[in-house]
Amino acid sequence: MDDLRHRWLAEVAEAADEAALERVRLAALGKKGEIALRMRELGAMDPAERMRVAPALNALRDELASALAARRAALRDAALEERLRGEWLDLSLPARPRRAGTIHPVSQVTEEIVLIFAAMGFAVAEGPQVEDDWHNFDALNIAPEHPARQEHDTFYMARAPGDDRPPHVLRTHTSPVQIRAMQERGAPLRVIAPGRVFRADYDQTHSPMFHQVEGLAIDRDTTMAQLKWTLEEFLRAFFGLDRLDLRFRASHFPFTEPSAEVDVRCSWEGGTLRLGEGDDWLEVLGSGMVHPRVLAAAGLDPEAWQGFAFGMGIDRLAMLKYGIPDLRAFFDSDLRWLRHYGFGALEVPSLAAGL
Ligand code: 2NL
Repeated sequence: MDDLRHRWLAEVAEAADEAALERVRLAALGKKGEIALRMRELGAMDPAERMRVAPALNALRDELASALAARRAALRDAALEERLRGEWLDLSLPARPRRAGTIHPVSQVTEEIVLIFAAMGFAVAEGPQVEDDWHNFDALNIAPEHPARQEHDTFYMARAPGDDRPPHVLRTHTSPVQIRAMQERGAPLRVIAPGRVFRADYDQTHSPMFHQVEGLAIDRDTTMAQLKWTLEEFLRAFFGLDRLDLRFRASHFPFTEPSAEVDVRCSWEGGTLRLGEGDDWLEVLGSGMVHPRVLAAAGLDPEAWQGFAFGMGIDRLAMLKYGIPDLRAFFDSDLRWLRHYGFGALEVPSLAAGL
């Protein structure tokens, strides 16, 4: 009995995992296990011997059962400990590198502009960057002999040899987006069209690809006074200035009549630009009342509808607002420049927080 006890207690103690322990349990206490075998031998014993052996066997069975349970609990604890050690995390470590990437100033400023006009009821319109010459020029009352249409200002797409239809162009402004908006949505209409535009021009202050936002408001009785209010409201919100004097200077565009360029009061004192004060003027945008021929081209009756429109350069507005000196560096993809002038992904512009 002692030998039996020592042997099985040793087996239990040496079982390395739960599977091994289960094999020990079956071999000792299972239906065909050694203890059951010994129980069956009781029948062949004489009563005196049976009285001696039976209680001892029962006690051994109970002792083995509790040794098995204790060993199983110990193995489970050890397995859990092991898993916890492997899955350990240091929650005090920083989650990410401080700034993996940045939002380009053009994207940030576009977002700011969209927000201001959205609050005034303008929807954002988008359109193709490769345009047909009708949407880019003809519909805007830009005559075929107009200098803007000449080979050296506009990027023309290639046509297949023998195809003598007029070539497509890389859009030279986002006005064609607004022509399409008038055709598709009709009037009344309030849209802005931000996006990439292209002109064959490259020097200190020009990039062949740059960004423009145009705006268009059409209703039965839209006026130049509404244009003035809208632009004043926009420029004050954009530059964050309560007082910002504007000067509307008569100008000329083929697609508006009358036309006005808009300057903001500024000073250059000490070589730094300050908006809203001083005796100098800085041109920031062009605008006007939509030319009746443009309305008609886009399918609107110029006797029934009138509108105002304006256009400005997003890159230039970004330079003015954030003090960025060189336009060409905008599109160099220089990581040091992007880290310096870029915005954090969480610096989301909002009217409530101020722009
Ligand atoms: C500028 C001047 C301007 C417009 C753009 C426009 C669009 C339609 C009809 C009439 Cl569909 N006008 N756009 C009007 C006046 C000026 O842009 O200096 N842009 C940088």
